[in-house]
Amino acid sequence: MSTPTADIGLIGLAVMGENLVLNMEDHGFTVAVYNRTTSRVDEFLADRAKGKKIIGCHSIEKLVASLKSPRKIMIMVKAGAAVDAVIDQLVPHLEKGDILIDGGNTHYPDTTRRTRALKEKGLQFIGTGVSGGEEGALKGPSIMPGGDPEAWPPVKPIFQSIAAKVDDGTPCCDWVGPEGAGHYVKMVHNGIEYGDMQLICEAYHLLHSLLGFNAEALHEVFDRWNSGPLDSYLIEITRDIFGYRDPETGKPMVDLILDTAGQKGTGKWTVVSSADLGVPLTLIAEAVYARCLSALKDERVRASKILKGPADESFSGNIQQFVDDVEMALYASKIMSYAQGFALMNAMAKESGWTIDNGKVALMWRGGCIIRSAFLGKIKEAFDRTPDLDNLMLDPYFHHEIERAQNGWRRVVSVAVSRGIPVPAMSSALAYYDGYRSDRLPTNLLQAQRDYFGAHTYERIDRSRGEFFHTNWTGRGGTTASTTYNA
Ligand code: NBP
Repeated sequence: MSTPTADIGLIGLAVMGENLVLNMEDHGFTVAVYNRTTSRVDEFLADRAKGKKIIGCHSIEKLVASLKSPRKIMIMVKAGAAVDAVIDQLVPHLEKGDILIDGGNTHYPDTTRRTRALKEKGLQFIGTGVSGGEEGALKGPSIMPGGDPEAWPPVKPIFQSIAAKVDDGTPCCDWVGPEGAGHYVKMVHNGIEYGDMQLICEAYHLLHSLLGFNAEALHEVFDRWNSGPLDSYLIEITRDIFGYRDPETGKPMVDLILDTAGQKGTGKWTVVSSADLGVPLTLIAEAVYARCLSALKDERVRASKILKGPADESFSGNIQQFVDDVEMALYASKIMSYAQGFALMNAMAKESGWTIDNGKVALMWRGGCIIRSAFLGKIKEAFDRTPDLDNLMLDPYFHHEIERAQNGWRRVVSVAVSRGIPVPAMSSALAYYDGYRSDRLPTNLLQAQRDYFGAHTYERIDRSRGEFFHTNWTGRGGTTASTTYNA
């Protein structure tokens, strides 16, 4: 058998796999590739991979034999059972110290399970988030690796060279943490992506339905917003979407698209994790539910003929002022969303014993990925100032920015409510802000209610924390209190 020459192997030649292979090859690495349907290997070799240092393999054995030791094999197949199937096929052919990398959108507990199981077999495992879609995979994605730390040094040079770079050349890829930490951070990234997209859609709804802005006017607004604090990939592509006309009808494409959204589950996973950890993630939750509500298209059409909104649905203010207010509402809500997302990662790190460096995460998201933005540079600076910041809102820069944006934000939410335009993300973000900044919430009453019907006990403002009381509210109940616990 000839001497192995490939630096890395990749299994799964679909959109992401093919583009990552070309990116690796472009950075000087020799890549061996395999796909379950082997005709795809041949097609790739005959087309985009032609003449490149890419070795096509028709079997797992051939792929493994092509790799230099320790072997590094990246799996880019559909997340879930397919990843386990590929790992099971690979394991009998591997040697101690070989490294497997799952780059799909895997649910983080699966990565924790695989890291542990492969460690027992003497193999090293990395579960990594890869964001940026097709173009990012080819030109520089954001890469968020976690898993077995011993696997990172041999993989690092490859990943950091193919990743996106920020202005000073720093790669948008660094070690996130053990077990499922990389996939957890990618999951939160996707949740934040849901939130950003929902906020943009709410801004569009207000400008389009309330002010009557057409696609051309919206294109101009988003172009302007892209040079302010909202400067980001998602604002940029939204601007371009408004500028795109259907070649068949000549109409703006956006006006022809049916208003029902799909989802693949990463947003939902983020919200489930927030509920498990008891961390408010209201904006992302609303973004997930907004997609669910949008999917009830037929029901909504029927309801629109029955259920009435406010008598006056028109706008009667200063249009330019309102457009500026919507920009501020989007901006302030976005700060809330990231504040919630980073608070969630703090809680998960504490719960699982992982160390997640928020500043590094902000830097990884700064370029290459779907939520990339100038704003993430500011978040990085905030965590550089205070690495253990409890909540982004408490950083002086962001606290000042919220103050600057809040009047416009409040005006937008009140106009939306009074005119019957749903803004679930913007309004829940505002409720979170007002809740977070309240030194006293009405939860004293809630505790009284719980104690009244279930003897769940309460603490008192005039006694030490941790001392629990029960009242016999009706004179009929006993004095026995329920166990105090936090579910
Ligand atoms: P897909 O998610 O569409 O998966 C297709 C690939 O999985 C093909 O190579 C297919 O082989 C292989 N595969 C399947 Br399906 N079942 C298999 C099995 N049991 N054994 C072996 N191979 C199997 O590809 P993708 O869109 O490139 O995404 C790859 C991963 O990256 C996914 O986890 C995805 O969520 C994630 N991701 C995608 C994007 C994106 O923009 N598309 C962005 C970021 C992350 P076949 O050719 O034989 O059917």
